Amino acid sequence: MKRIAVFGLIVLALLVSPLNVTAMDIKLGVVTKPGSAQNIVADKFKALIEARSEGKFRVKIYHSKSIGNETEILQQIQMNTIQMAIVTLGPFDTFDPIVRVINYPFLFKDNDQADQILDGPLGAEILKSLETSGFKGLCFSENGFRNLTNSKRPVQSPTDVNGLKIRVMSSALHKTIWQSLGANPTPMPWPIYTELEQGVIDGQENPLWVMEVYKFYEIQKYMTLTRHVYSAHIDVAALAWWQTLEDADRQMIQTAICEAARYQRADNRDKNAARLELLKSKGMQVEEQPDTAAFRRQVAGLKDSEMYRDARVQDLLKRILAATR
Ligand code: EAX
Repeated sequence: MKRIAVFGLIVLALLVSPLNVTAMDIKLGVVTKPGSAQNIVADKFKALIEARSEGKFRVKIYHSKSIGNETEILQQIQMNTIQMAIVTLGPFDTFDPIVRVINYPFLFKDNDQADQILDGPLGAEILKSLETSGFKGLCFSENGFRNLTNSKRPVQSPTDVNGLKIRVMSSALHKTIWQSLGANPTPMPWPIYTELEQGVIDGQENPLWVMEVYKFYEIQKYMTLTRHVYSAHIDVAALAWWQTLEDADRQMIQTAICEAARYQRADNRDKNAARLELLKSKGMQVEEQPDTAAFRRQVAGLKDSEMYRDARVQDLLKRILAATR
């Protein structure tokens, strides 16, 4: 009798799951809202993987801080309560300081150089390193080159930065960069519109798309094209989850996310010229030729600072500097 019942259950199970394939949900977190750089990667990945896996994978995107800020998203990846995320590299440095080499100020001279390094062996080495802290680094997409905005005054050289209250990402490196530039930096998780509006902070720094999508032109009069840091996203998965997947599925996911990343980087870059015009038309006063040499001099000591002291980080920084100079 018992045996018959068990047999019946098995038959039932086979009947309700045609081809014995059950859809697998991938929970994917981004802190930003629809239309943002991170969301463009996420949406593209979802479309690609759902089509290619013929329904085996279903991606549920959690956005707009619905599952917490970027640090909290990364903690959830470590615990495998969510499986994937597109996260700005800034807050990642608490989890693995190796990522700081990418945010070294004025490291990349342009987009091509960023792609060449991040899509090459040095980028792969950084992604691999994340496994030590429970992450499977899959690819780099981008926020883009970061620019300073503020509500107080035009900024042309580091002297103008002096004493400005600047919001920075939750990252010791970013705080140190702005201290070196003479600002008064406050680490704060995303989003920050209210703090800017209320004057808790005078300014912030982010790529052009942010000023448009988050409407910072309403509350920040001055922008300087400092391009001080190339801000990558790391497209990441929970290592614990990754290890349970079959090789073919890993391959499919890896290919789709890297394709989404390349698509998003191109899309972001294509739109930048129009964005700059839009921000000006909305009334932002833009300094297009800051004294970059002076900004660089001011942060030159960083490579010998605490931020890069760890032997592994120092070694990689040296190699990445050699490859970009
Ligand atoms: O993508 O926190 C930040 O400044 C990030 O650049 C933000 O997630 C916007």
